[in-house]
Amino acid sequence: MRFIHISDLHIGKKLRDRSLEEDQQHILSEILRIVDEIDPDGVIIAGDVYDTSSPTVDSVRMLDWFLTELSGRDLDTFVIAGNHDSPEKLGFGNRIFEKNRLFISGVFSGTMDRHTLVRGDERVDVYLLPFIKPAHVRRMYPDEEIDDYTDAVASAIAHTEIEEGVPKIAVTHQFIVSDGDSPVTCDSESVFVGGTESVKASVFDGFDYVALGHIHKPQSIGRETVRYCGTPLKYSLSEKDHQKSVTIVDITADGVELSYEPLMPLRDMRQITGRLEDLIAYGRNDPGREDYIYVTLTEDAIDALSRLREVFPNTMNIDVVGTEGIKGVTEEVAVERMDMMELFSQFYELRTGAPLTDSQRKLVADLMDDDMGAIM
Ligand SMILES: [Mn+2]
Repeated sequence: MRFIHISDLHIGKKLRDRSLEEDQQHILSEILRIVDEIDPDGVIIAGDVYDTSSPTVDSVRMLDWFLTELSGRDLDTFVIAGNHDSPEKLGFGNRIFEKNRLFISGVFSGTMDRHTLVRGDERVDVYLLPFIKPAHVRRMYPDEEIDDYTDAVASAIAHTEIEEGVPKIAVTHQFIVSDGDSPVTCDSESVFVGGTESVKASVFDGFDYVALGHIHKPQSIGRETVRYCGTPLKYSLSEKDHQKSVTIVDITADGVELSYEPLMPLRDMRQITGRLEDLIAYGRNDPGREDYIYVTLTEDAIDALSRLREVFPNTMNIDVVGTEGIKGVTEEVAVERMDMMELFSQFYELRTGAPLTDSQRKLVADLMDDDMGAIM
């Protein structure tokens, strides 16, 4: 049987206050295109469906559209809540949706939810475990000793009725480690560094494939078949070199085979470095002008952000690195926070190479009091 494994959609996520709605709509359409191409029996969404527990109307509409599209195809869809999701909100209506082959595990029930897929002679069992903390499991089993995340997940598995002799998939959203091997993290996850939330991969030894969410870089942990499929989009600059993909899982009684289908975003995320004039000249012929661009200038320049945005409209940030090292971060947010005097004195210093003297500063302040008062 064949499954598509995706996770960490983070629907509604913004990049420095910029909506990614178009990008997310595009990448979900791409996933649907892949679904049509490879014709899976099931689609697994391993948590962090939304970016926040209070998704906007637009985000709810997008997920509604995506799940409706999936339900219109001949396949089962499995969804678990991640740490970003509200378990109750995501789990709303789940018993009703099961009639349309949509299985959502939102609120932790004390065990993993098991669903059986049968296609001809083949059978695969899918076990769903939403994101849990030790406290959630202690509440269910007060007499058990649950000291950490590994104990918590192990307890949830121990209380689940697991049928042997059937190929099994576990779907979970945790920080999985294996014999000193930890996943490579990036800047868009909210994970605790230090490993207090880590779950030993060995608790999943009984499962043929473990479909993980939580970590945003695609990677396997311990064995190839314990896998983070990663986010469908780059959600931070630290992910600029990731090749995002969906994981395709072919599972039979004989074993598991994995393959990966690359995901092509509407706009890529890139870092470019150089002098302002060179970057502008280069940008005029860059087919990826619309990409999310992080700029490192090798020398300071006046009005760099608005000039760069004429060629790269989605310039996200500018760092200036001079011979004296990193000089500072120029960014519109930073500019917005400055008052008029700060802005003018920086401008003056940039143009003349010298700061305002006290008497000049007073003169400017007086002028601003007079004229700005009239303007504003
Ligand atoms: Mn996530």
